[in-house]
Amino acid sequence: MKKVAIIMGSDSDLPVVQKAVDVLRDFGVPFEVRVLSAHRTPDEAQQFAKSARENGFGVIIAAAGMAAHLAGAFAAHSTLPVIGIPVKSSTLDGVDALLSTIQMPTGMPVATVAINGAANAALLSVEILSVYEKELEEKLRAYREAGTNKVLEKDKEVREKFSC
Ligand code: RP5
Repeated sequence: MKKVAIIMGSDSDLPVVQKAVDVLRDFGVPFEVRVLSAHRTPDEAQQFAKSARENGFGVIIAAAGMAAHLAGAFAAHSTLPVIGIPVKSSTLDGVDALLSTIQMPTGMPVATVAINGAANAALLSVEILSVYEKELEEKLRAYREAGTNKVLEKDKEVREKFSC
């Protein structure tokens, strides 16, 4: 199976990124976690992106806050799908990172999830890999079913609580 690269711009992003790690572990998807910065370690980030495909990665997740150029930098140097996580790490509450990550020019797509949306970034990467991995498709179906059952259970509880 292809690996998922989880890159964060700073180790201060780790509490957010941890949710992506948890999801990939639950799905049994192999991954590597790195701290690479578009601004502070641009050469290392570029090198990682350029060799990611030949190093067995299928998807790159890039999490960064503030003037978040990490996902865009990876998209510039790799034709692998890149998922951007805008991290809330400044006085602008993550809106700065959201706009920096999502507003990519034509030809350089970045699939941007919600601010701090690390779990969805991991789920999207599982969905991408599931195109060629049948077992992941089955796990995704089970995950969705569990989510549905949880809501139905809550609905039942609420209806019972407020029934006259
Ligand atoms: C970004 O700047 C990082 O992704 C982080 O969210 C933010 C602050 O980084 P630190 O100053 O905490 O290292 O590059």
